[in-house]
Amino acid sequence: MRKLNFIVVLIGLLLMPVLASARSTYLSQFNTRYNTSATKLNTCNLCHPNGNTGQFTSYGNAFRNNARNFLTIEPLDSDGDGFSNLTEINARTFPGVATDFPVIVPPKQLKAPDNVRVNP
Ligand SMILES: [Ca+2]
Repeated sequence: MRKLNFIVVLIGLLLMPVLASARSTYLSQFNTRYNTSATKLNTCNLCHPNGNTGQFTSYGNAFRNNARNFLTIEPLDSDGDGFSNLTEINARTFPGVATDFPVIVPPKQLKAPDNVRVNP
């Protein structure tokens, strides 16, 4: 039994670089397409919750279920937070994390200079 466990672990270790390489290829493609290599989106967390490569975020699932085509999933709101994936990517928020979304800043109200009187 120990020998079998050893073999399973050994095979897993041998395959790990191949799997990691495939995943990092997708992340590299993402970064190239959206110019995100210097942003917080340059992480496995983009498609994997907490970097757990055995699981997928809603964005990761959308990517997988749409032939790994970034353009196809841009208009989707994968995490259901009210913003499209493309809007989130452009705002540098995670398109697969509903608690991370673009912040809308209301325009500042103009204030009249002190020497100007404003009629109500
Ligand atoms: Ca989000």
